[in-house]
Amino acid sequence: MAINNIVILTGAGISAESGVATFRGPDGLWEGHRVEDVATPEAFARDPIMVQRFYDERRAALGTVQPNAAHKAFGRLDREWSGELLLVTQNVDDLHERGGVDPAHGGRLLHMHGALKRVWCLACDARSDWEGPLLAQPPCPACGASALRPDIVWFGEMPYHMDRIEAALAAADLFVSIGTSGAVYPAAGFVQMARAFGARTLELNLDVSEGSHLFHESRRGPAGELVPEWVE
Ligand code: BJW
Repeated sequence: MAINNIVILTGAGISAESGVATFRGPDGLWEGHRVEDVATPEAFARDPIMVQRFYDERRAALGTVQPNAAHKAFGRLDREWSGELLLVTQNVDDLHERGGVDPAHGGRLLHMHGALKRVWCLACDARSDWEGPLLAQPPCPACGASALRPDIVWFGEMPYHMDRIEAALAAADLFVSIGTSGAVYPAAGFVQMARAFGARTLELNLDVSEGSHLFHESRRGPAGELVPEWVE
């Protein structure tokens, strides 16, 4: 079958070789906390300082990491692929953008779990770009209130762009999943949705994931090797 329409899903594993910690690996804990205990609206209500600190540290750490060969391979794919392409990332880092995927290029890059460099004002609902720490409760650039939270999708909240993602999965000829454990929904269900609509499905992951058995083909190895090989 000729491939014209590709949907790619990426997770923390694609940024691991850049030095960004994954969530469920051996280094997956932050100061002894599981992500499930920090990344929730309840945790933010209970202990906003701890949650802001978690995201402030990760936002600051973005300045110390660089896109790796996998991010750059997707930058090339974005420039050279003339068919339909949607890159959906669960990651909140900006390494796909810095690896050369143009967010303005037909809207081919979607951050379904939000972005570290974005904030959401709970007073006026505005979303804004953001660089520095949030812990000091700086004012919202739009309304001036001190009610900013990271623009991150926490457990129990609706991931972003679901209508667009589901439409793309329904039209996909090929669905490729890279560096994700398949532990978190709805992203973990994309493979079944794509398959149900007739797409070929491929997984590129370091380890066997919770969803490996759901793919037509599953390749094992580091994303920095597997992704450039697949893109070429
Ligand atoms: C490499 C590598 C290398 C390493 N090369 N590979 C019970 C059953 C089913 C669902 C639920 C349930 N109870 C609750 C739910 C729903 C819940 C959920 O899924 N919970 C699970 C824990 C069970 N989901 C939600 O609440 C979501 N919202 C929702 O469902 O809304 C309702 C809805 C209804 C209908 C339609 C749509 C929605 C929201 C989920 C929000 C997730 N947020 C987080 C944190 C925020 C971002 C942040 O702080 O950074 O997002 S959690 C965290 O996990 C983060 C990630 O994006 C996400 C996925 O993790 P990922 O990327 O897979 O990382 P890891 O570490 O798990 O895996 C890394 C993989 O890479 C491993 O496999 C390694 O082997 C591999 N690897 N090095 C290649 N070099």
